[in-house]
Formats: sequence, structure tokens, C-alpha cells
Amino acid sequence: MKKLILLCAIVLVLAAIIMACGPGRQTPTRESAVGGTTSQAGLSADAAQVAAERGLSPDDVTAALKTFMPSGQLDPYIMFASGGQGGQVLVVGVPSMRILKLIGVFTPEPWQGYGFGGAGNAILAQGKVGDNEILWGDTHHPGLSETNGEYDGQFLFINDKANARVAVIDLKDFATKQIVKNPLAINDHGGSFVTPNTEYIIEGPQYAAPLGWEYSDIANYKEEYRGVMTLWKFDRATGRIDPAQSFSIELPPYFQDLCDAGKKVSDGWLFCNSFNTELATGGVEDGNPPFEAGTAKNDTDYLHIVNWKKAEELYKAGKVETIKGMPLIRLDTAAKEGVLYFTPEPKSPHGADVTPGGEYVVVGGKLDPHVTIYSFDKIQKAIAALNEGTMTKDEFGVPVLSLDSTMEAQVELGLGPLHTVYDDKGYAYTSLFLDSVVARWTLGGPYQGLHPEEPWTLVQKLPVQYNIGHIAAAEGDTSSPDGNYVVALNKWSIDRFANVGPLLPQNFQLVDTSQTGDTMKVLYDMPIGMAEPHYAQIIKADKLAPLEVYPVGTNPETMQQDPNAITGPDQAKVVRNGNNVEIWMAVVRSHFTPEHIRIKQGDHVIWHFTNLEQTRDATHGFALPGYNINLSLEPGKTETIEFDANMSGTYAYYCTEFCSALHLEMLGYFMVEPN
Ligand code: RUQ
Ligand code: CUA
Repeated sequence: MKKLILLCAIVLVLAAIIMACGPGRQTPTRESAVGGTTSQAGLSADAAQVAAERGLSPDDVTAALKTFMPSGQLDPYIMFASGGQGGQVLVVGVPSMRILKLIGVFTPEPWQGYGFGGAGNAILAQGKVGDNEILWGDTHHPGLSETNGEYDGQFLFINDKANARVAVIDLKDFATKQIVKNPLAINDHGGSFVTPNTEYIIEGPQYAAPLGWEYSDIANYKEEYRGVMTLWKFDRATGRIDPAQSFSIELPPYFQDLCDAGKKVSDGWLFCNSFNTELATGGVEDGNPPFEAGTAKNDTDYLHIVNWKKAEELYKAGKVETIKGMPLIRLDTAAKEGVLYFTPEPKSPHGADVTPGGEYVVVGGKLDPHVTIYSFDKIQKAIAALNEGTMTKDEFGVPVLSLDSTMEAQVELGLGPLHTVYDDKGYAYTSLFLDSVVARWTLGGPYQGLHPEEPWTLVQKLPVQYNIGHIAAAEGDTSSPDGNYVVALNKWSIDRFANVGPLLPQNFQLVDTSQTGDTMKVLYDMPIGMAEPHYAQIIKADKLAPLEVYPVGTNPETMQQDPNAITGPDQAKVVRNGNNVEIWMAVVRSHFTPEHIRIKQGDHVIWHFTNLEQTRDATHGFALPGYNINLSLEPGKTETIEFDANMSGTYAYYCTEFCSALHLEMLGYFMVEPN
């Protein structure tokens, strides 16, 4: 009987879906195997039987239909997720949740030949700390480039929390082009977010340290340790950060955490939460409270309110001190000149997320059941009302605006609110870490007419599995969010996947947010078996316009014609000049030209490769055993390797991409004659 009811329910759901798929929907029609078009035929009794056999509920069937992507159809959204301690960026199709690419950023990545002899080596070397090569990163927050507060699909930036570095990825080829090391900070967190026209990429600090991470005992914490926020100037014409036009702002050692840029009405401002106004310094081994207790003593910390346009003026007017090559607005200048203000935020805050129109900043309190909503308008009024004689200041001289004067509302959501994103229906979505929940709640003010509920109220708590950290929504942190989907970036997966040993994957859960009210549902679980992603951004796929192939001779580092590119195998050659041997090699299905390279042990080798192909996907690889050399030569790419042939011997070099029927025959010999 139960089975029958289930079956009926499934048939009903399917019927509803068939109707929803009627002529009004723009689903491309595909030819079926028997020559007709796919119609109701695919959703017949067969499907109901499969569902029954697999024990799928009507909700399961609907979820499957909402995420299934038939072969050859493309996802409408692309998600860029940080790769956590993997030092990479993940590119994922939404709603199918298929991984499309892993971009090597701070960590060498063999598939792209990133960091194995080619251009990637020089990019990775830009990220040195002192003389030390750092070959991993802790990527936290991807930031897509924006125009007028909207993703423009041109660039992606990402920070390395572990070493205070920021990388630039060009979305023309989805490859890393630049890494900058912050000269004043050794770790960061509140980045990388962009200002609404990508004037600056913001790198906010985290754990305070002396400027330039100079040695100073933690006993000197209050006097010598500081937070540093850096505004990296982005030059769109070159597609690179310009360190010569970048500057920093000194902050108190309050463990600034996560930042967001104001937009529209709040353009020109930045907001960062913080979590150690106690100035806790740890030392549990000496009987001091551990950091976790010491930083949670106060009921409130400070939301940092930064006027970056004012800061830019001060920088341009030379009101800076240059330390380690970085112009720095000192803390007292920032406090006196109206660059920096504080307002209290309850309790152990995390996240500071600006609403689409820039009117509000939402802050979660990890140990407070509420989110606190600040009004930008009220903040401005409170700033205007400041009076030098009566204003409250923190112990570093920064003006403090009272919570009463800046707060718009508080919404009680539950345990452990962290991050908030938005949709097109006037809802906000907050991750609740301790409750393992996505909370949907309503915005008030200008958003009030968009949803049927009261403003500033909780609408739904959707359980997710488990312990959600960040949350991402389709275009959900831009000035015009899309709605439809939210992705819960869950830290724990426990029982969701097959046991693969004590180190478990993370769990990304796709949530359907297309309807108003209490209607959110989990659609899909996606295991992430490579590291712990933090934030993600989801862009409309049609905003991206990557190259299909490189024009022949493109140097991927400069994205310009490479002077060492060749246009045909007839130009391939080997030129010896004393101990220097320079090779110009042509690469095309299915051979390298030349196929014999004879050199002497100790020779210095400079080897240029041009893939002459212009056929999509006709990628070749180049592997040279024994020398740690491995390249990916996509159609049109020119790349150069340089090394000393320190080992004699006979080395077969070969193509690593299965490029043609005679791919295995794509090889040559590198013969190094001993001294
Ligand atoms: S953090 S789980 Cu690095 Cu963005 Cu909040
Ligand atoms: Cu070229 Cu395989």
C-alpha cells in the first residue's frame, strides 16, 4: 500500500514536471536516439519504476531533474570556489555541480604544467617570502572583477591566508598570471574583495604582527603588533596589480576578519568585522586564557568602517610613511582624518556582508544568535554628529559610533551565524555553523515589497550536512543577485559519502531558492576531495568569454605574441652558442620537430615550444623525465623552459596528452653526452 502511494506521488510529481516543461520553457530540444524529440517519453512509467526501485522520494526525483545536465548541455552558472590549503581554485558548473577545472594558483599544478619548468615557475617565484620559495597557499576568498558592482567575467582574484599574498587569474584562459606578496603582513584573511569598479583589490588582515613581521616578543603586543589592510591597485589594461600605486592602512591589533566593499549608496567605503578587541595574547602554557577564551571575553568587538576614497586622497597627498616599500597610512592619521571608525558588534563576529543596494551591512556573531544589520545611512549620520569634545574613542584613538546610532535591526536566527548572501527576492541567506542550517530571512527597507513576509524576520531554517561555513548565491554578493541557487559550503560531511578513511571530503550542497517562502530544498551533495574550500562566487556563465584557442604564438604569461614563437615546423632549429643551446621546437599532431636533441653535459638549455594547432582541444603535453619538466601546450601556446643539463644520459621526451591515434608516437630523444 505504502509503495503504491509512493508510486502515485512520483507519477504526480512527474506529471507536474512534464507540464512545467511545456512549450513555454526554453529547453533546447534534443534529438533522441530513435530520431524523435525528447518529450514526455523519457518521463514515462520507466522513470517511475526506476524511482520506485531505487527508493527515491518525489523530492529526490525532482531534485535529480533539477540538477541533471544532459550530455552536451551547459550549466547556466559557473562557481569559482577557493581550494583552501590546496592553494588552488575550483571551477564548478551549477546546477550540475560538475568540476570543470582546478586552477593552480599558489601551488604547482601538473595538468596545467604550472610550476614544472614553464611560465608558472616565474609566477610562483613572485610569491617568495624573503628567499624562501612557498609552494602552497591557503586560498580563502575568491573575488571576481566587477563593473558597477556587477561581475564582469574578466578576472578573478584570490588571497593566500597563510602568507598574505594575492593572485590574479585571467578569465581569458583561466590561468594564474600574477602573485603579489604583501611586504607588511605575513598572513591575511579579509580578502580578496574588489571595490565596485575593481579600482582596488582589498587584502584585509587577520592575526596581528609587527609591521613587516619583524621580530618582537608578544609581550609587546599592544605597542608593536598591528593589523594592516592593503588596497592593491588593479590595472585593467595590463590585467595586473600595480604595486607602485597600492597602499595600506594601519589598524589596531584587533584580528580583523572578513571585509566587504560598499556599493551603490555606500560606494567608497569598506566594512570589516574583528574579533580580538580584548587584545588577547594567548599563552595557555603559562596559565593565561587560551586565545579562544581570551578573544571571547567582551560582549562586543568592533565593526571597522573605512572610507577608502578618503584613504586614497591621503595616499595621493603623501600623508603616508613608506615601510618596506609600501606606503602606509598610520593609525593616528587614519583616526584623525576620517578614514577609520568603529561601531560595536556582538559577540565574536564573523562576516560583514553588504546588501545589493549598499544600504546595509550584515554581521553574524558566532556566539550570538542574531545577525546585526547596520544602516549605512545611520552610520553616515552618526559620523556627521561626531563632536571632537564628546566623542568616544577606543584606546588607539579611533572614533567609536554607538551601536544604537548605527544599527537598523537584529534578526534572531539560531546558533553560530557566520556569512550572509542575497537573492533577487529580498531575502538574505545566513549560514549557521552550530545549527548546521541555511537561514532564509527577509530584508526590510527598499527590499520590503519583493517578498510576501514581514521585514527582518526569519522565514526558514534548512538543515544542511554539516556545519556550514561560507554560503554562496548566484551573483549573491553583487548589486543585482540572481536567486535560484545557494550553495552551502559545509565543513563536515560525516556520513554523507563512502568512508575513505579518517580525512573526509567537504560537502557542497546545492540549495534550490527559486520560490518564495518556506520552500528551500537541498538538491545535490557534492564531495570536495581535495582540500577545504572557504568562499565561492557564482557567476552567470554567459558573462564569461574565454578564448577557445590561443592565437598561434601567444605567451600565456604576457598574453602577447611571444618573440620566440614560430609559425611552422620549417622554422624549428637548434642553435649552439658556446655552452648555451637554444631550441625552437614545433609541436603539432603527432610529432615534435626536432625529434633529436644532442647536447653536452653542463650545457645551458633554453627551449621554446610553439603548439601550432588551432583546433579546439588539440592540446599536447611535454614531459622531460629526470629534469622535473612538464608542460601543457594548448593550441597556439608558446612556452619556454630553461635549465642546466646537469645529468648525462638518454631521455625520451614525449607528449602527455592523448592527442591523436598516434599520440604514443609523439616523442623525441634528448641525448646528453657526458663530460
Ligand atoms: S572564513 S567560515 Cu576564511 Cu571566509 Cu568564514
Ligand atoms: Cu601530442 Cu599526444
